[in-house]
Amino acid sequence: MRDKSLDDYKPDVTLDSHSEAGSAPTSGSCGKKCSSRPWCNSFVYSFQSSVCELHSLVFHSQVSKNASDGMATFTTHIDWCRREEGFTYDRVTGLCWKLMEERRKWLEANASCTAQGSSLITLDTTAKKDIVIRSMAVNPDSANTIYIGASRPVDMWDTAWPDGQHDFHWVTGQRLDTIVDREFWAEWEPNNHQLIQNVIGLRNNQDGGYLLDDMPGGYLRQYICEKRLP
Ligand SMILES: [Ca+2]
Repeated sequence: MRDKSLDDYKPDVTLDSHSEAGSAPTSGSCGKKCSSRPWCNSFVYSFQSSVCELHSLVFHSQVSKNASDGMATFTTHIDWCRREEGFTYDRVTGLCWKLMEERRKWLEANASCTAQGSSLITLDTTAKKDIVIRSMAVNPDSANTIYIGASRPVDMWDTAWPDGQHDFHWVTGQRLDTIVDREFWAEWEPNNHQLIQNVIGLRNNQDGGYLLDDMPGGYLRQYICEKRLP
């Protein structure tokens, strides 16, 4: 039997071999059915009976409480990451992000994200870098450089940093280790060219896709906002 607490939540739609014209749903087709319905936030699939349940409810726990009966709960879209506002949700990492097509200076870009309940994106894990960089690469209209949420301390922007020196922090406060994930940086970066490169962006290297680069914050550039779980 299913977990009693899960049983309290009736699905909005139940799909089985009868409703699917004799073809039993798979976990994959169940997920696709959910993704294609704007109201569907979670799906529950039984690997034993091949029944697919679509829920408008959000299950923040993505794993079934009772795996022994073959039921698994999946969340496909959760309400703090709103697709209708243009955000994209990655179920694996929980990343909720949006590429802003308009161009702003870095400080104004971050303020614009804040006004939408988000901030400039922090690519502070390899998984997040992978998702964002690969997504940018498959979109041919992506701009050449895009601001993300890392900078030198803002009160130090007028200070001429010695060439090559860096003290980058993510907008969430953590110091950015430029040694870790070296493969995500463009060659020779960060280089603090002309001693005014106070922020970090994604730069399209054409051959190598998008890579990290330090750059001036005063250019007008597209930017990426990230919404974090409240
Ligand atoms: Ca640079």
